[in-house]
Amino acid sequence: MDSNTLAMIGVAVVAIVLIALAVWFSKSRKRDLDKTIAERDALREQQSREAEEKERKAEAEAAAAREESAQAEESGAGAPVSEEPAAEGEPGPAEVAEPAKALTGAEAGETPAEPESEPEPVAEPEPESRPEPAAQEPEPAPAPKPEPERPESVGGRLTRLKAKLAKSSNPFGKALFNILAKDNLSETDWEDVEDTLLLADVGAEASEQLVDDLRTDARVTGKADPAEVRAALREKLLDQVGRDTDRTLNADKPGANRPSVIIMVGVNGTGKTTTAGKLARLFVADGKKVVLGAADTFRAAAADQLETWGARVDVPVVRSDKDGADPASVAFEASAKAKEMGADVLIIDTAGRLQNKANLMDELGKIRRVTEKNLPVDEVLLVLDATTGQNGMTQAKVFAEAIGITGVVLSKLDGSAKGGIVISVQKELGVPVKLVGLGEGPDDLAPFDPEGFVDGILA
Ligand SMILES: Nc1nc2c(ncn2[C@@H]2O[C@H](COP(=O)(O)OP(=O)(O)OP(=O)(O)O)[C@@H](O)[C@H]2O)c(=O)[nH]1
Ligand SMILES: [Mg+2]
Repeated sequence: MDSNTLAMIGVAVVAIVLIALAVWFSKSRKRDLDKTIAERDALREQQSREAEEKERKAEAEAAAAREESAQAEESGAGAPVSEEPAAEGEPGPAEVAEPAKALTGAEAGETPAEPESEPEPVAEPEPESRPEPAAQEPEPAPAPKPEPERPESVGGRLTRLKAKLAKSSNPFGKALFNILAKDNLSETDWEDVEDTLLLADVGAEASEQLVDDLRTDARVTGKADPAEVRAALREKLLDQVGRDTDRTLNADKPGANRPSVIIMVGVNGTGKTTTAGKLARLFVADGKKVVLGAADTFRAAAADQLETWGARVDVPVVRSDKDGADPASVAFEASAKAKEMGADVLIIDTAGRLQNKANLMDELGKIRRVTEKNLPVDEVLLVLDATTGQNGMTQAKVFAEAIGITGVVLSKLDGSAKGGIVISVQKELGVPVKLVGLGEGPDDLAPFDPEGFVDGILA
């Protein structure tokens, strides 16, 4: 063999050895790998077996616990009572929440489409969203209910308001007292009496007639004794005021319509809304069911003002949500509501308006006509501010023509010595003064009492 052959054999041997080594190495690696995998799988299996066992154990323990509690419930019903509501407390609010939603849904669902589409979404958000509002709702709900005030009874307020009127300073009465305190009345004194009556807004015609009558009486009796003149003046004033005039509100008359409708009218700021609120209290004190209609849509604050009055005595107020809505449509809705509720009285407040604004005066006629589609209007009360004196007369005439007036409320008599307008307004319009406003207090409204009024003037 030559050297080349030997070298080739050597290389081949080395290559074979190397291949053999490589094969062995790879096989031993594979074995190790398989072993590791097998070990890992075994470990996993063991872990899962342990987990299963744990679960089984837990289940068994839970089952045992359930059995135990069931046995405890069966054996002792008294003890767990305090726990039961706690356990049932959670589903409780959910149950309460559902009917609450159903109620509001029913209330809100005025259109037929809504109730059908509601049930599905209602079921989904139940668990989380409902218990919360249910827990919050009961808190505000009871707050407004215990509030309704008890308005003063008619008898009680009459005594109080008479005393109030007597206390108020009355320059008219004082002037008369000074004149009539004289022994013999001169021509000038008689003129002063007439002037005083004029200043008290008794009106020119009525004042002249009163003084003429008194002078005639004095001439007939041959003397002008101040005490007698005073007594005679009282009688004559009572005649002028109308001692026997029927001043009952139409709503209070036997056989009155049910609901009986009252519309409040007058120029700006005379006290219409305040009187509507006070009047509602007067009826509530009398046990009547009242509804207020806010037909002053000129500004939202007017309806808010009326709502405040209503809320104090739990009287519902029908109003429009938007400013400038048609007041006649509010009157229509209010009369429909009062009818539907079976109310005893509906009081409709209107916006103040100047008697020389023809379109606004026409609006009053419309309010009346539209209301009458539902209910007859029994009363239109003109609210006159006693402090405006004879100017009120011009107003009264125009209002009477526009809507018809069945009675007058003389407001703010507490701040005026000019109550004499009672005489002229009744004479001119042929309608009685039915109520007087004697302050800003909620119950400072009283039926007009001629004797109290005349005594107040002469005090
Ligand atoms: N002193 C006194 N104030 C009164 C009387 N009646 C009403 N007022 C006051 O007069 C003001 C006007 O009263 P409102 O009831 O708002 O008058 P209104 O006629 O509704 O006014 P408008 O709606 O704006 O035309 C308020 O400050 C009342 O408190 C009263 O008899 N005596
Ligand atoms: Mg008003």
